Amino acid sequence: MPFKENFVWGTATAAYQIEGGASQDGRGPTVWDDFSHTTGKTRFGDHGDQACDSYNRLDEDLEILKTLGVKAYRFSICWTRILPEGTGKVNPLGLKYYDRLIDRLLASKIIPFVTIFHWDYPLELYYQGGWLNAKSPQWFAEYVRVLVDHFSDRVQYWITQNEPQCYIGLGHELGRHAPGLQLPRKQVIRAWHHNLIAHGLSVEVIRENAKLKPYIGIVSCGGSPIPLTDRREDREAALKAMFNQKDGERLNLSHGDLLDPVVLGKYPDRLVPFLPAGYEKEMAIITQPLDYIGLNLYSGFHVKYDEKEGYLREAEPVGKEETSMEWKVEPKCLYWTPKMVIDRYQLPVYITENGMANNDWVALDGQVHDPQRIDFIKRYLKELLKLADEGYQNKLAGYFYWSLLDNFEWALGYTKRFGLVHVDFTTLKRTMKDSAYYYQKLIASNGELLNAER
Ligand code: GBH
Repeated sequence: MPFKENFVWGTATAAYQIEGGASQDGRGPTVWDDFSHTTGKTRFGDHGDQACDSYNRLDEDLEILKTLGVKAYRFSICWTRILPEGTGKVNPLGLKYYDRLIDRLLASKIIPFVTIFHWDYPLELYYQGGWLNAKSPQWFAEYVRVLVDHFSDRVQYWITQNEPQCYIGLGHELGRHAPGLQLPRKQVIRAWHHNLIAHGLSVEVIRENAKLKPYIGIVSCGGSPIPLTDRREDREAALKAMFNQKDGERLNLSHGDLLDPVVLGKYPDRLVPFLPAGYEKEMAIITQPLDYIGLNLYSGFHVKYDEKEGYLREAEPVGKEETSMEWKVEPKCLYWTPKMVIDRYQLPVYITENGMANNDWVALDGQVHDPQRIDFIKRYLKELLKLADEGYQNKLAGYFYWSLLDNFEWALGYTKRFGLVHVDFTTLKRTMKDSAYYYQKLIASNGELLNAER
């Protein structure tokens, strides 16, 4: 079976990674501005002051979206453009930027998918403890209220948070991302819990105040275990690795750690000892009806049954292919992870991010040839199509390629190029890569092209 008729083909970005204009029009500072300007935190000291300058090149980027023929564009709103200090005073120029973006998308019949928080946390609120502060869910709800009051006459698709696993795990446990903290586990889980309360409160705020019917979800990330063989034991082992993972030295926050409390109303056992006292009272806020789950999927690993351990991770074959992020090429993550997530949570799934960084450059002929990315898209989407074919067609709602543009890849700076469109970060010139033309054809065929060719 092909993808369903109204399958949403899109592409995704995030504010801090593309906008630039860091001090334009009253935007307040975020933890990422601070972190990326701290010596030694990002590769080559790269930062998002200018990034792709999409703040000033909106029209050009919209033209590219139109050329691609996407049905939807997933972007994030920078909290401190709207509320420069995180709470309190609203900045009308910030609202105006996103008004222009949203209005022009709609005029081109492109559905806006708004990510409310994609890691650019207000610096002022961080100084007040950030997600460790028990008031942080209210701060988030206040921000969301402003967005809903202003944009919900036009926006219907809301994503409350992008990958809390990464924002909390990389930012608060490992210190590799902003705000750069390495907290003890109890504090990490406290931040995690507040983050989930913020999600729940914001869902209520959206449902109660939206002018147009809202469709609300959250975007999850984590490891993608793939059963080593088709044997039942290995399939069960992979499920265990996904949802009942063993506790390790690192928290390794998983899909289950987020989606179990948010959708099923129950924290995984391994997190319970670290939760703040009285956390049970907040479960009713955390667990809200959702319309879909967003999954960001890039890679995976194989898992097999083990009598003693329950499951074991299989070592990678020597020379296993990887992208320039050094992430293994593992197309089957687009089959197994959505399958497991749909089976467990019974909600529609959007692949809200999938893509690869590649060592692309503009060739002498002025074009960007990226056959690896084309092959990557084909291989991964064929796996998703296989899942559609096995009775999941109606639960597979859409796919967003990450990313529209080469952009600021967080701590790794500008050399990790994920875009369908090449960006020269000196001249800011955009060049559609070969993969962009391929994706355009793929969209036009609603994925049928995947069957036609090898
Ligand atoms: C995303 O994070 C971000 O949302 C986005 O801003 C960023 O630019 C993009 O990815 C590219 O980095 O399947 O077990 O092998 C992705 C974070 C990285 C977390 C891959 C899960 C999978 C490990 N994810 N990781 S596994």
